[in-house]
Amino acid sequence: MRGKFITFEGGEGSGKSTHTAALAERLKAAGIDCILTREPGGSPGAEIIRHIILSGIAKPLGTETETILFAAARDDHVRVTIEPALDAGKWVICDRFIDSTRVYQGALGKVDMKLIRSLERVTVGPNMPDLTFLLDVPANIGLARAKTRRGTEKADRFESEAIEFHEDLRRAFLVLAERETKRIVTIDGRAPRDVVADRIWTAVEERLIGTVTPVAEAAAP
Ligand code: Z5A
Repeated sequence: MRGKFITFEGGEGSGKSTHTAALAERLKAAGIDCILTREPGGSPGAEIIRHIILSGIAKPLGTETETILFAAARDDHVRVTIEPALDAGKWVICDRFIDSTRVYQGALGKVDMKLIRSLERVTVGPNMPDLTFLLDVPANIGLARAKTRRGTEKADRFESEAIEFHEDLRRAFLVLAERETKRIVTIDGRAPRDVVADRIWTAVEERLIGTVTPVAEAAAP
């Protein structure tokens, strides 16, 4: 049976890395084989493109070019990492995916949604997420968390945008979630870590676990 595909979205410091890792642990404990991956990146080719985008050297080329670079990274990531894992029956948990492009490049970067949707069709094809978590936190909280975690490291291409950009980003993610309530579950990321993790797990159990037999159970005599 094909694996399930779960993505996490949200602004900077909203807790995506924390909760992708926590969910992977819980799935493994429940006997479900899964892999953890991220965008941009997640395959050797896509990690090279990640470095180019996040260093900011592609910014002068414009938002369309950045969008095409994200799509090139996604194409490699889907073909090399995501699709083979799903086909092998593994669950895939991904830190950011198509909704980040729709929001960062589409809603905020003003790139034509027709281009974004066309690139999505080519790169993602039938590998759409089964479930997406939007971790929602006010921009000032997310940025403060990201800054504390980063320490003395330089802010990347997107972290260095103004606070208004991050507030618009939050609103755009919420609009997207309202439009796709079947796929996207919004979680209040301000809650304590354990509470957020429990809410995520409850949604996964309700929406996905009931539909599969854990690997360990299936293998039992
Ligand atoms: N991007 C794009 O524009 N278009 C696209 O299509 C894609 C991406 C795919 C990737 O950055 C950048 O690429 C991203 C969008 C753009 N913009 N930026 N910057 P990234 O992968 O390097 O970074 P990120 O995705 O923004 O994630 P992040 O800043 O690393 O944050 P996070 O993963 O959401 O949060 P975290 O690391 O789990 O948590 C941050 C800190 O908060 C950490 O110290 C935690 O311990 C703490 N934390 C977590 N949860 C809690 C709670 N509940 N309470 C208190 N503290 C907490």
